[in-house]
Amino acid sequence: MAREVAGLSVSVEVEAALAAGSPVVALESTLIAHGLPRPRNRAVAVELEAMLRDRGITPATVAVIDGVPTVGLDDDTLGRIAGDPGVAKASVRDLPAAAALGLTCATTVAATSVLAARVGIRVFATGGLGGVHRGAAETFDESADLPTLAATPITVVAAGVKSILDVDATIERLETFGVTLLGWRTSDFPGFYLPTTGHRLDWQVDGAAQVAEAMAVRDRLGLRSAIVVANPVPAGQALDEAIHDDVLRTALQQADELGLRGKAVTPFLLETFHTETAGASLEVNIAVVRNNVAVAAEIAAAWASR
Ligand code: PSU
Ligand code: MN
Repeated sequence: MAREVAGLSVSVEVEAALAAGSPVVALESTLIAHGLPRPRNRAVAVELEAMLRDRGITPATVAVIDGVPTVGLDDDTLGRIAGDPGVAKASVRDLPAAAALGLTCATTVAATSVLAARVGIRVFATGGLGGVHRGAAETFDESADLPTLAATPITVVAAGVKSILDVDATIERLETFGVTLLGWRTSDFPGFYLPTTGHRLDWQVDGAAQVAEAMAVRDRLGLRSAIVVANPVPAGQALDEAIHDDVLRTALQQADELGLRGKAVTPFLLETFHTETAGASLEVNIAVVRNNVAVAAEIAAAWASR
């Protein structure tokens, strides 16, 4: 059951929660369709929604279903996103094309942020943001996540940016774009599979109330940019750093040899990590997302109780 709100299909459950001012957390679907292997991806998608419901939060998984941007999936649509290998990856620019062609697509951080913010959702959990790829000085490969977050008022919980990227350059771009960066009980910028990248964060928050306060001030000042809450994976759940560095070299080299470009790069690198580490990086990836969902739940609850 769904209704049309602001040109999107919004599930009755999500619409009711938003109308009541109760907490909602958006979840993206690219990480389900293209970041995690089938059939585990579906179990994770279901688990993330259940984690939120257990905490009294309404989950809003976002995707494009038969061309329609959709906030809040049911069993059937979630099953299609997780199960159908033909599901495309949609960033913001792909939304009009997907609509015109009636395509079913998973949404990236960028597209999810735009659609969630459009219906009034304030908090979003993902794994790691997209960013500037290594070699971007030649390829210009920079995720649309960055400019989109510059212009989208949402709070995203992420374990920093994926370590497959050029982390220095990504941090510089986040600064250029005016994206507020808050370390969740840390002053080290996390590296997705690793708890730290060795980059210092300017600002550290100690809990959800401080994030909610930052959100309120952002609103009062009329800022349009996102707040990124950087939540490191706990050391005990992280990937071994030597293995990480080794696999990263292999994965980057393979991507280069295959001449991969555009939106194929990130899914290829993540999948190569999963195969080269015999699934260890997959468990870390899932732990990363779970931890971010838990933090997003706290923030959404703090925001709703203001
Ligand atoms: N976090 C994960 N796995 C993922 C992603 C994030 O744990 O697969 C996805 C997000 O959807 C993000 C995308 O927006 O990777 C970045 O892709 P690109 O570099 O092509 O913009
Ligand atoms: Mn790219």
